[in-house]
Amino acid sequence: MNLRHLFDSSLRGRRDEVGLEFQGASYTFGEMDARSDRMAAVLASRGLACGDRLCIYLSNCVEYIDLFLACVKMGVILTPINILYRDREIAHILTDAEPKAVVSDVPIQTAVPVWTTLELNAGSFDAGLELPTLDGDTPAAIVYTSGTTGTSKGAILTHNNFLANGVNILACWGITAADRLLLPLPLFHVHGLGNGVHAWLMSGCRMRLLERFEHSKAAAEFLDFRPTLFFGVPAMYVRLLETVPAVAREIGTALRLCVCGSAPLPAQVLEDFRERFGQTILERYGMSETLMNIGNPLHGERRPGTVGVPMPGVSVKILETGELCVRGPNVFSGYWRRPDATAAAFVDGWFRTGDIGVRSADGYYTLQGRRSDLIISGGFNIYPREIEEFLLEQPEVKEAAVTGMPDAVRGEVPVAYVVPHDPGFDPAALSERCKASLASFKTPRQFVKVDSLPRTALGKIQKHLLPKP
Ligand code: MLC
Repeated sequence: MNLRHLFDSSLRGRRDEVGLEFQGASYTFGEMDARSDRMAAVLASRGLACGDRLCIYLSNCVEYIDLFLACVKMGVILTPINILYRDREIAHILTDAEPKAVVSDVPIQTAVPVWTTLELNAGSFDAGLELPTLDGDTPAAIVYTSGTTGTSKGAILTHNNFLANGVNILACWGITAADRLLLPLPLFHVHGLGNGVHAWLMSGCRMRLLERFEHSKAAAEFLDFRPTLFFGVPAMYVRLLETVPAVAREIGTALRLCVCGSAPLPAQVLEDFRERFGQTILERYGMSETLMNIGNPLHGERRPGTVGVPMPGVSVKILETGELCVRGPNVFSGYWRRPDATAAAFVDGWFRTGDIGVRSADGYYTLQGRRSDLIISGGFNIYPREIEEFLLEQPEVKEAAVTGMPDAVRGEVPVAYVVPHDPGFDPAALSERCKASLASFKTPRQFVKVDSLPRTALGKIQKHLLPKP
């Protein structure tokens, strides 16, 4: 089976029902099926075929879904690029993935053909497109994850990975056609794509997709759409706590389930949200490489501070170092063209998550930290090494170290410690260059000038000894 077989239960089985709402317009499942057939035919006319990569550099929009479905039908590998990425970050993905083309509505500096949604919508095509027969091991997407080595690696997710994950979340979270899903998550990450879009298409529920989460408008979207189901990152729940109490209660009466992941949810936020909205957030744990691994139960105890119990079919073990390893039909097949990185990511067939955790006697897992010094800001992963490498390329920087500092909304934000060549160093100028070259969430919020970096005898930087900013 491939993804199309399960999506067809909605695309064909619920043809005349409204499936999607976006920016005031609504679309039936039948319309989405026809739109994606047409998109597939346009892409095929432009030479795209099974196994090719198609990069997408777009904010959430209906065409994003048309493109995803067209790729699913054709066996083309969807390769999303974070819309917050700048030229240098985009260039890396385009070089690594070697796509046939990139779809973008803003100009990109690249030799790869850039197609806009406007031209694809208006594009001509040959009638009678023959779709290939795909099995479940066909790659469906390559999702780039920030790499410990500084450049990001592409995790290859197959139809089976998405199918296993989709079936699991439908079963575990009781998602049915009667649900109404409000989705503000970006479609370029697996939280929005693997959970949001798959939960919607596999259940046949109605989804309202937002271009992005805007906290000043969030409560109004909830009141207007009255979702039963919401998927978000902790930063979104923190923002929602700003909602006027009477409005929060009103929103809570329509809601059935709020799921949270991609970054640790502070137990206090869970408590405050329960008090204001009358909903106990269900926290779960996933990764780009594995989709969902562990989750709190729908009906059993949702234990604050824990990520719950392993999803169906997912095995979890803890190494002596405390690192969690997982195995199951959800786990990716490897990194794109990186056999070395793939080999390093697995031990005896178990995927090393890099997360340190413990299991309680009754099977609940609690995450305690990371093996690496990963920073998670608003649900976006940041590897300090990537920012440090950029800083070291700057003429005024002699040495640099980047760490995370606590932030009330985003969980953490990056801060840079810089040993400058010249005492007259200008942090503002350096910050401007970071903003121009790095995604906004990676730009250090502060630049702290230091005379030297604390190092071990072997020369390794001891980040825990850096002064607090
Ligand atoms: C954020 N920004 C965006 C944006 N999201 N810009 C364009 N499109 C988007 N979708 C930019 C803003 O311009 C701003 O830039 C900065 O990010 C913060 O925006 P904000 O309005 O102040 O938002 P804030 O209240 O801080 O909330 C940020 C957020 C965002 C929660 C909306 O962080 C977000 O969408 N996070 C989701 C990340 C995600 O989906 N992760 C899943 C990974 S998958 P500036 O320049 O002003 O700072 C994974 C596996 C798993 O981890 O388990 O799920």
